[in-house]
Amino acid sequence: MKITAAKVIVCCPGRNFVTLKIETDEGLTGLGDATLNGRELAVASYLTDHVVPCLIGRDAHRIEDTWHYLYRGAYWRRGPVTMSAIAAVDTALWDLKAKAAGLPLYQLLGGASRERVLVYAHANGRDIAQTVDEVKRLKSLGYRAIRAQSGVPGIGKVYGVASGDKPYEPADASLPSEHDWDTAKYLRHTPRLFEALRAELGDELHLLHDVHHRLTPIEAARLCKDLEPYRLFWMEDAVPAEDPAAFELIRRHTTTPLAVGEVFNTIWDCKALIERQLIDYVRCTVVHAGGITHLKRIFDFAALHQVRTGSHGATDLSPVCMGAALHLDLAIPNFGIQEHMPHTAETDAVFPHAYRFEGGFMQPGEAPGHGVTIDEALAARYPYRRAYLPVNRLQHDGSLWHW
Ligand code: CS2
Ligand code: MG
Repeated sequence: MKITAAKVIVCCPGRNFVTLKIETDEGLTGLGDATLNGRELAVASYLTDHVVPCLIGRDAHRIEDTWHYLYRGAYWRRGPVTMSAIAAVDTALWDLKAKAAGLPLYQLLGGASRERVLVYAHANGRDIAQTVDEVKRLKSLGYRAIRAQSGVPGIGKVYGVASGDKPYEPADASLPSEHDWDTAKYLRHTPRLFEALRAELGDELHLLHDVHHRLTPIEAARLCKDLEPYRLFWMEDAVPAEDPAAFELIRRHTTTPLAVGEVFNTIWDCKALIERQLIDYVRCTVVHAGGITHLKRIFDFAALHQVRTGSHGATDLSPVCMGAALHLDLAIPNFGIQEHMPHTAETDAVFPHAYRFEGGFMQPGEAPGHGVTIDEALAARYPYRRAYLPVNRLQHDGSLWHW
């Protein structure tokens, strides 16, 4: 099956997405997500200007060879732009291979290891009361695992908390908006949020929290210890992800499970964390970690060290990524949980898909391939709109902090 054409579709049905479409001489097409929130056009150009010319004429079935052709052949390896571009090609080729076999993708990944995929929802509120109400609402929809993020008294805009009634979207302006931060206020407030959640909802519901890279290791250790009575399912991105030694320090102080990895793009970013069991869940994704081929390698390595998966699934990862991720989630032995932020109706209309939500779980569906398509005519009606992720400054002196 020869690749005859490939094109990059950039669209903005409420938010930006970058999609690679590969066409073949057998009339089959494959799709891959290449969305990198806030830097979309860098990946679009990497694909259009540097990768697509090399794909024409290649055998679409040679997924592993193409992966290494693009990874080793680039010389400049790793990084979110390169690995998102490789991910898009890889995902589209797996989509094609499964379609050529007439099978849903999970059947090529070892078949189903489970009946359904456990997912977690995002609850957020401007204060504790509103967040508790939102957790209750999501629980009533069937979710068994819910991430809780609330506004913090004395801090203007906090990560993960939507403004007004709009769905939460971090890329909120055509130039980076400026958020403020105060660690002490956050550390005082967060245990109160989970104390209220456990008091209202009991012990059975899985509760998760995303620190979003903002603490130092000892601050993270302190927060994790403070939260031990509330038995979190995980504490995510407790510290910036670059230094495994930071996780070693946290590990020495607390039993709160740790999750990291949405910002990782190769196995080399997480190898030490996994083999030294410094984390409990690895959050790498199809779109940002080199596609299904490389992500399966990361997950198989994690399985050797009793680390489970918890893939990132925010709305800035397209339905193409979600579709592919669910097939992997269904098949791998060390699946943990899948993040599920439902896309808007606008986005779902551009990306018709076979996956579905059912009472706290998801199914990838039985369509051949990953089961996600794109309505190109509709996508064309939503042109790209530049949008940046915010920056974050410390309240007391205005210095730049982690967003
Ligand atoms: C967050 C993301 O979903 C999460 O866990 O960390 O919303 C993240 O902020 C965005 O994907 C960044 O684009
Ligand atoms: Mg996160």
